[in-house]
Amino acid sequence: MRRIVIAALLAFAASSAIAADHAVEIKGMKFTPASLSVAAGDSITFTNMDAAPHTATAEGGGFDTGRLNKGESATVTVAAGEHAYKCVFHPSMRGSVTAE
Ligand SMILES: [Cu+2]
Repeated sequence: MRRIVIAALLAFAASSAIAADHAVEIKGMKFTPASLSVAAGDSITFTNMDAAPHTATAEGGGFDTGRLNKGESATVTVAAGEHAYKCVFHPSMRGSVTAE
């Protein structure tokens, strides 16, 4: 019984070390932080605080939150590379994610 508990704890520790979750807030027509460095395989949760709908859509197709209305969030997983992204509704809203 004790061995099973230890194995479960080790599995939890390993998985949390491998994939971290990061947060980007969309507020005032801006992504905050606008640039982010993560590890490949990490996830990023985008949350829209604005009344206007937004997306976080990678130019190269690496990820796309889809439309986020006020108060909504979406979590994407990021592959290795440099991902410039924008809001499809407001293309001047830009951000970038570097995953290594
Ligand atoms: Cu937008």
